Amino acid sequence: MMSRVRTACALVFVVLTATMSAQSAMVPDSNYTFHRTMVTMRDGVKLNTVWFVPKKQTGPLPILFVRTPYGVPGPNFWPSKAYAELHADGYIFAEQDIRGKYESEGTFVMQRPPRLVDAGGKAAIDESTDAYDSIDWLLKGVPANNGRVGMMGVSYPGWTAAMAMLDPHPALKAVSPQASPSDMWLGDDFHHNGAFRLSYGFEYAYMVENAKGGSQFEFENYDTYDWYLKLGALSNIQSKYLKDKHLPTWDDFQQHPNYDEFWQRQAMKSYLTRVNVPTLNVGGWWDQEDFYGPVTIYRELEKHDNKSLNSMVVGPWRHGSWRGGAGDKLGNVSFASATGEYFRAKIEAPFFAKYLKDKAVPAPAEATVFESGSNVWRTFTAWPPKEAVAKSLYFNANGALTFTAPTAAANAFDEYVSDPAHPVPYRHRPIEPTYYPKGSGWGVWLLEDQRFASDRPDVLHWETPVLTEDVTVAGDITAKLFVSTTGQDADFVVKLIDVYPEDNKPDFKMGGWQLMVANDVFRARFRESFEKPKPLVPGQVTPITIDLHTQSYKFQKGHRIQVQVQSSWFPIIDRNPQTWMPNIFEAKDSDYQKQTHRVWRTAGTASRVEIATVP
Ligand code: PG9
Repeated sequence: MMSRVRTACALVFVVLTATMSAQSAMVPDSNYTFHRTMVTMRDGVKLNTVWFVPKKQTGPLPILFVRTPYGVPGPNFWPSKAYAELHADGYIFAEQDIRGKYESEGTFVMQRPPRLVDAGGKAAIDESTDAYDSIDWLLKGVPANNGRVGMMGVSYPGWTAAMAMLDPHPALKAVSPQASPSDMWLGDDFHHNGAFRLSYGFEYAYMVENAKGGSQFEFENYDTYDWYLKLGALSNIQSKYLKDKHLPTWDDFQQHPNYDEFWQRQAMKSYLTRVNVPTLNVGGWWDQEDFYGPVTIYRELEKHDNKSLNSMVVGPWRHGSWRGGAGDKLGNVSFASATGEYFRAKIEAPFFAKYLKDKAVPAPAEATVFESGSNVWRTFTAWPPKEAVAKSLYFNANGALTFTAPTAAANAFDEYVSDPAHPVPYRHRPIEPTYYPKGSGWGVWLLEDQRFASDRPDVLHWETPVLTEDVTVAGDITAKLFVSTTGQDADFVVKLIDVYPEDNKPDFKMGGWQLMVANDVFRARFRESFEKPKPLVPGQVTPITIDLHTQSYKFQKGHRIQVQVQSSWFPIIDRNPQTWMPNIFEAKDSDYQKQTHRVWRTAGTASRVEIATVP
């Protein structure tokens, strides 16, 4: 999500403006004047809206508009460094609190699904109508605009920007949804393939729904691994901590464990049936919150993009890190150039200038991706690239990972005991609260050295010899596992890893580092259907396909490629009881049982990771 600083600023702003219905002010030490008003939506609800106008405006300017649940900036907040490259071009910047958040009226609904028009007649509302009505007002209420509006935002504000495209106001001429979620059950913040993102889901729902202006859950432990483990069964959150309080989103998690109508109606896919507005989709390869979203939105829109208005940029970034700073480093990994600055100056600013100011610049390339490893930007005419060649990395005997398939006729497997009482931490402990104000490793956990996991007896790994030539991956990555278990359900986490050389140059400290390049979790009960889960049959070898998403990455000569498989990732993913019950939110502490899982590697059950390579 966007900076917590914004939240603090918004609180100050609330105090300043609580009694004012409209406000204008000079922004101290800035080139902008500040304005605020309540804008009335078609159903009468008023939304708190601010805008910043350049003091030296010489002619009509376009409006760049952000709609957020995290609190709009106050007069002291501008110019925001997040838009440094856009200030130079000249825009009026507007922001709005969405319904039910901070100073806006109405009720907040987490990812409010598009309206059922028949249900509400002309007054039916959703984020698309709120964007429409607000743009309509901005065009009339903000002097000297040029009649064009662009929308952008990261994550939730990226999603509100994407929703505005569904029924766009005619003045909406360019949209950049950045790290926008698209499906909260399949791949974004709250679940991945049905596995519940416990720590994120709980802490976020609490933060956004416990108070109108945002609040943090107060943990008793600094190391939340401990807290969640002591919590025991999921149902204890309600009974021990929330008690009589109901957070609507926590209730939804408990009541909708499967991919039912609730999640399907919220997911964007079925609404992305036309490209109405030039769209720049932005994502980060190491986005710890919403990577599935931007790539999926790009791909769905692409099916309907007969005017080449839809494009995609993915860089070496965590959630939203392209909005500020140089972007030459993330966690301990260096990328050799200022990738964030490059994106903002060379891709984003020209995109908005082209469609909002008629600047004579080319449209963004179809797909601009940063190839980490070689650390260069590459452009493609399609994503995934059509020229990519499919290859498989097979799991073999003695921990070998090979490009050739195993030949054993029978009885070839590796096994481990997965014990819910000792789950594998998803990152190094202590695991601070997700958005801990005094600092949290959350933002860069996907880049942490995976050696801490490969040493554990409940994590299997297979590794190639030292590569004698580069292996360049561009496109989709899929794990095809053949598994069996003594239990009736299990999670399988697969991680594709770049193992740096021991004598890594020039940065010796990175010697042997195990960097995750792709990963995801799959809850085996959903292997045949996301809507209708089904137990595993103990002892029966069962195929499971896991989408590890997409990447542009060069495994360099001298490195090794490794794959790790494990059955817990705690507490980002809740523990699988590994016994059968229809709804894990109703499991009792005693339902969580250790089980032995096998990963098979015979000729007929060749577990593998499929990659796509380019020269
Ligand atoms: N990842 C956050 C989020 C977006 C939408 C819904 C729920 C969470 C965010 O950063 O905004």
